[in-house]
Amino acid sequence: MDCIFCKISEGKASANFVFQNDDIFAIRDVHPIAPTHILIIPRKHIPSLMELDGAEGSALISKIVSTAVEVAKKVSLSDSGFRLVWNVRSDGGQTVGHIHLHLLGGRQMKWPPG
Ligand code: DGP
Repeated sequence: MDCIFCKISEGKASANFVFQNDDIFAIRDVHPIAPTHILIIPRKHIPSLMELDGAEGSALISKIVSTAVEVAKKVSLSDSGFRLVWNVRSDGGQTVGHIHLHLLGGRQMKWPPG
């Protein structure tokens, strides 16, 4: 399977890691749109949020979000705040077909998003 996030997870492509454990890793986005732009990614290949289901899916979402919060603390975004973004499929702007959560910080975010 030609998936860049699987390759990074397996050490077959390089990335700037901020965190990793057996289930999840966090890397700096290669095209940052904020001073801090980190992707929280499960090692398991799941194409989008739409393919997550059941208790296992709920548990994984919980782990991804709690990891994002821990990473936000680690990179000193607790006080200033941050935004978590999940792009889903085409209209959501998803470009990599492997679930990932964006952690954005270091500047004032705008609303509504583009
Ligand atoms: P999305 O558009 O939500 O699917 O976000 C995919 C993000 O992944 C996008 O912000 C750019 C980032 N990205 C794509 N390829 C690579 C890569 O090889 N390394 C890293 N670090 N980030 C990547």
